[in-house]
Amino acid sequence: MVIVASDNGIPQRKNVTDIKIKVTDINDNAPKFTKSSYTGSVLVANAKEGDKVLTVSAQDPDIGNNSKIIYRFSNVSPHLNLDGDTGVISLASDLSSVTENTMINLTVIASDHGEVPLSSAGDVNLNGFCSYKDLDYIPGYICHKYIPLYKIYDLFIM
Ligand SMILES: [Ca+2]
Ligand SMILES: [Ca+2]
Repeated sequence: MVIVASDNGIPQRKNVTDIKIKVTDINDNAPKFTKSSYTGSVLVANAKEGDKVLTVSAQDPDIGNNSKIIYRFSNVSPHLNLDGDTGVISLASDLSSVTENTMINLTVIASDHGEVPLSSAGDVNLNGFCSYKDLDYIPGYICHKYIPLYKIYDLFIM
């Protein structure tokens, strides 16, 4: 910002000075998730490690580090990875250990990089479906990605 000071003399004299204003932000906002809960689903039989499941996202109206967000799970899951910078949640395994329909509920914490960081929590629900649609009518069939379909039929035909 430039300030000009002048007098009313003749000739008019004036002086120019430069003022720097530093804007400082107080970290007075916690990150806020765009949704209160996020839900995704995977078909276990087709699951591959690294498959993207869903993306969580939070916003923070502060400035600079006070608005920079990092994501983490409140507790670790053997099935899911969370990218702390992007909020992308992906499969940590091919789910071969999952043998029946599974529901995973996790909490994601979003924290800013303020000197005193502020955080908030969001829920993530993942439904792992073992079923093939056309096999849904078979009660109690074994769900495992390494059992080919015809073997599942064999189990019930015998
Ligand atoms: Ca602020
Ligand atoms: Ca903040």
